[in-house]
Amino acid sequence: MNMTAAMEARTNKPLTACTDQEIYLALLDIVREQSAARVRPVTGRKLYYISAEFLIGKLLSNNLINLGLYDDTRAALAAAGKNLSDIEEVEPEPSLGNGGLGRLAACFLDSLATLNLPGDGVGLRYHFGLFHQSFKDGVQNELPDPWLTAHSWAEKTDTVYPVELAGKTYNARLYKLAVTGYEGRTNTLNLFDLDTIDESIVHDGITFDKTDIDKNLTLFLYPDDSDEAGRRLRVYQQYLMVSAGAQLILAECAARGCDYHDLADYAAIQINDTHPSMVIPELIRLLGEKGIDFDEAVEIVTKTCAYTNHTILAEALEKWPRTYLDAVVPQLMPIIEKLDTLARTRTTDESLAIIDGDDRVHMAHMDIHFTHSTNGVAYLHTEILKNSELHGFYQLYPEKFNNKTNGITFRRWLLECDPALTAEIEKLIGSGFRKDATELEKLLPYTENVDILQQFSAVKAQNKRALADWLHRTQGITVDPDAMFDIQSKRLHEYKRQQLNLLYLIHQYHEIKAGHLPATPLVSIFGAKAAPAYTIAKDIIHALLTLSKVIAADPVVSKYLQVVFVENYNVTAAEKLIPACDLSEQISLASKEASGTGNMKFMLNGALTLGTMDGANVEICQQVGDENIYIFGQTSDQVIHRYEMGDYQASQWVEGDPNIRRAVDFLVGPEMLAAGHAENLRRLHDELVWKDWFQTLPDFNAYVVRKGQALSDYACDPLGWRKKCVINIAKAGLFSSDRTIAEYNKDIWHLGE
Ligand code: NBG
Repeated sequence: MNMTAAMEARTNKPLTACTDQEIYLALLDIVREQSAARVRPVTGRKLYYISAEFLIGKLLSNNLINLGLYDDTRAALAAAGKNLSDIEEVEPEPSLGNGGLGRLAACFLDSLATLNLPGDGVGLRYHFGLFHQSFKDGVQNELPDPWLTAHSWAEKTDTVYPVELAGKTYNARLYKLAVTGYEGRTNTLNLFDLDTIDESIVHDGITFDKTDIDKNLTLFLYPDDSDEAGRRLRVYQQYLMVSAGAQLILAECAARGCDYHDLADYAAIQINDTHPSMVIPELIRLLGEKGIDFDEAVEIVTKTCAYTNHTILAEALEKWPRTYLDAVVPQLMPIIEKLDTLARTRTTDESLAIIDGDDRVHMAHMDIHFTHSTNGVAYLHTEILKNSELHGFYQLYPEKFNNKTNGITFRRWLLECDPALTAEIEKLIGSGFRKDATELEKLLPYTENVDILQQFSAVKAQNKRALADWLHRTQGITVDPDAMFDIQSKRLHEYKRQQLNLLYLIHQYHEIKAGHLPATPLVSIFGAKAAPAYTIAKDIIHALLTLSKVIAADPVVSKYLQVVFVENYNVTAAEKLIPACDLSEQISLASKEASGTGNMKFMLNGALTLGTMDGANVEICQQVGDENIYIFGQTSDQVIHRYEMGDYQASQWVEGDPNIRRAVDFLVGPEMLAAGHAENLRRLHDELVWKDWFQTLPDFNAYVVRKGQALSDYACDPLGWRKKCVINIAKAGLFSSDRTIAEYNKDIWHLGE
């Protein structure tokens, strides 16, 4: 396509005379038109992936790549003296997700469309997303994250479904967002919203009246649930999503000839964590309205639905008090009770019941009993589900359990975010890896070639300079691109152990002051949002920001160490950080990170992993071999054992180890107190000394040693380091979401065309 002509046909003036905004709108229009041309009729089974989050990121460049228009567009713009990256800045990033679970959903949509499989997303159209993070006085500040402009990718439709919440009917309006695969078909992300939402009720940051459902229902993702009104609001949201979603599914299937008895031949529904679990009783209810009796409806729904578990932490195994469900979705409670009774006929094990003795409804239990598949998201995670967390269920339904190791789409996480690396790879092995990621292994023979390794080093250096420029431009932070870039970017959570990295940095501060200089200067970069009500997570952010100030003020230490906390970490920031990373921090407490997907992105972009044997790190280690990854710390068996013994005492580790003591005490020492807030620092200090629920201290020394090794390898043997990086890139093929989706399809969905 002649992109200049196509754009100018829309702007009605030469590109040279257009603003970035005008060009953006022209491209939006072209992409829409081209995407629409790739919609295909559906035959056979179609997937509906229901998820509270879709962290899709900006769409312009990704869509241009997938439509094959990217290079032509760049060239056309360049000829007019314009830059595609400036146009990208006009686009607001959709605020529809939070972390790995939501980004996974987005990668899956890309792969489904790329593999030409019919698969749509179903979710909510949040107006303000999770929140927009800024730092004020060393503290996380939360504001709405508006992204819905007059020209949004999600298009309003005339389709409206009635949804009954607490006895009152609300109208869920459908918005459709086109998802086009790489040289593939166009599927849809279906997002529901209410016309009555009132953005003006939000004040003082992200505060709003939680009871005013008409006005607030889709304002935020994961609204604060520290009080009852907030928890109920989450149930309201979930029901809006699944009821409207179920009506859409039934309507689409009926339009294709389904008589509801054969629903499972037309639809596969994937329940992404427990947020959409109510789709089970809701479908049974709706099928009842179509004249299908309870027993048959249960059978149909079980055949149609499958469940993915994304964590063993309690937060995702939602249990709603029956009183909430009675109040919010009274129409579902009789069905949930019948399901509970039916489940009890299959097992006498009370712990597997849906409604427990305290009248709480276990959403995950309902999922496992009444879907045909339960999967974990990495080998280790699935084993832990089978052998401990969900062991009783595994004994009851061994055939339902399966593993689907997560993946990432290489279109966004290589082609789009790292064009220089992509070009380097293509020069060597051609472009087959774009559709078959395992072809990256063809890079392996080049890992002995010094010239080529140097080329890869040059790409990394270029990306580091680009990140340095971006940090300077957007956050006013200056970093030295010649230092080693060490990055930990992910949700802020104690199990992910940003606090372990914090203690390491304090340790290094002391070591440098004592004249023990590191092998290389280090820039330690963090990106993370803490849930607004998660106090300790916010204290960890505060401690890192405070430490950053303390180090920057020290003329000696600051030559070797810098701590950077990137504001408002999101997909856009990730796309800048990941290509520039040397060392990828994946340091969760073994057994706690279900998979991780950032670990895969960093590896693919030529960073080495410093990590525990947790989640998909285990499989990364298997792929690259011990010598190409830095593993440390307790194993998951050791961790689980320690929890079982119940005798872990953090204070003993503090008392027994002078380095740990020095690092922990520094949190409340004079330097930190002078630069930060005593309340936050003391609380974090006490948490580490008296609780340390995620066993940071037992892994501290191993972490310090292993990280020291990485620093010295990087500094002393740059070619050896680069070779390891290229091996990591070459071995990343397994972690393509195309592979993951092909496995889901083969084992669970069996989709048509
Ligand atoms: C997250 C896990 C990650 C995993 C993603 C995607 C939730 C509840 N879970 O380890 O913590 O990679 O899901 O599966 O967000």
